[in-house]
Amino acid sequence: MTESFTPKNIIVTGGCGFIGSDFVHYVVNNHPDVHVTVLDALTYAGNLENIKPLLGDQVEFVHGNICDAQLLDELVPGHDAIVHYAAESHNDNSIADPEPFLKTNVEGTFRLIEAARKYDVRFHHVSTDEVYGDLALDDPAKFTEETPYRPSSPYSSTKASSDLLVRAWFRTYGLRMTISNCSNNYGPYQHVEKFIPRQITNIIEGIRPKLYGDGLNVRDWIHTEDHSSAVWTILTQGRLGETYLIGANGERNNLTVLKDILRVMGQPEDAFDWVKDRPGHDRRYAIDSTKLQTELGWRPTHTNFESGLRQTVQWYVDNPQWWEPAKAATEAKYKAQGQ
Ligand code: NAD
Ligand code: TDX
Repeated sequence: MTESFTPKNIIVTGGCGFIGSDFVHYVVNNHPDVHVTVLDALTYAGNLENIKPLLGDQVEFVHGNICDAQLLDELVPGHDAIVHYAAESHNDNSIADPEPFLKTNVEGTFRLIEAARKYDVRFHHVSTDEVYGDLALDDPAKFTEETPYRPSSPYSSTKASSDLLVRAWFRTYGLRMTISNCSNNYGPYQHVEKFIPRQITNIIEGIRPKLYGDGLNVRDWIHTEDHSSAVWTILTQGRLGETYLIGANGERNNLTVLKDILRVMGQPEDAFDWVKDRPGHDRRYAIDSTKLQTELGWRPTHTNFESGLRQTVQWYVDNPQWWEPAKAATEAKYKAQGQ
């Protein structure tokens, strides 16, 4: 039996980032009666441009930090749900400097669930499949909601920590919560530090793409718009206290994805550099989303990776003003790391 929840006035943390801003667009496009307050600190990864055209009666922006308990005391009352996307999200950054990950991902989530408990607000926690560690390439298994936690990186261990806090707040305090763990997202508005946009923008700028290790690590790609529809489905129909895995059967190794990008952009398929591997690099992620599909009836709509990739490439070609300001510093950071 699923329960139905009709939100009217939600807070979206991290709503100026890649995935959070897509969710804000999703709500505006599909649920014009729902008011959205975006709470975002505008770190290097946040960009107000992502939601600027939406600001007005339906969408309000608050510039602030999720670790700021006093701000949460002012902001949370009167809202009926918090959808929590804000995080430090990049594995390579977490290896170079873990501290901001502890602060935002662990303490920030703690502050939010304390506020949600105090003001009796429903809480949806957006998390990642990386909390489950990795799978071998020849293992037929996929992650399910029952897979034990085994995070590998500073990033994924802070996300795992935040998931456990949310679960404990359900059991101990009865926090009205749900959790989703999603696989790798792709699509427009993703920061140029991440694999797919880094390679696309490298090619546009005449820099050779960079592939880590042997290139055979597998990621399970899902279009951001499918992630957003899944989060809405779980927020409104999910059972309290439950975890749902989100994925769209998009397993591909990095070498294959890079060759797809090179082909779509008219480059020879060997026009890239092999670079130093990521320490502790997870080998393979794969999601079994049966629970979400059978219990809540969710289905992905972007089931053709190549056409999603073409749309994504075109977006970066058309929007250099969006990504160029971050590109040089991002590449300088990678170069210093030998990547
Ligand atoms: P992102 O790095 O693009 O955006 C993060 C956003 O959070 C930015 O707007 C940033 O300004 C904001 N933020 C960071 N610290 C903050 C703080 N202390 N207070 C307020 N705002 C803060 O991240 P993303 O890729 O959009 O990921 C969003 C969420 O989805 C994260 O929780 C991530 O763990 C999860 N997730 C991401 C993926 C993926 O493939 N990118 C997959 C599964 C789950
Ligand atoms: O230049 C690169 N070359 C390369 O081979 C970069 C940036 C990455 N890679 C590899 C590493 C990974 O195997 O590509 C794969 C994808 O890398 P990222 O885009 O950094 O993603 P990943 O580490 O898999 O994590 C992502 O998915 C899960 C998000 O960044 C996380 O926030 C999410 O939780």
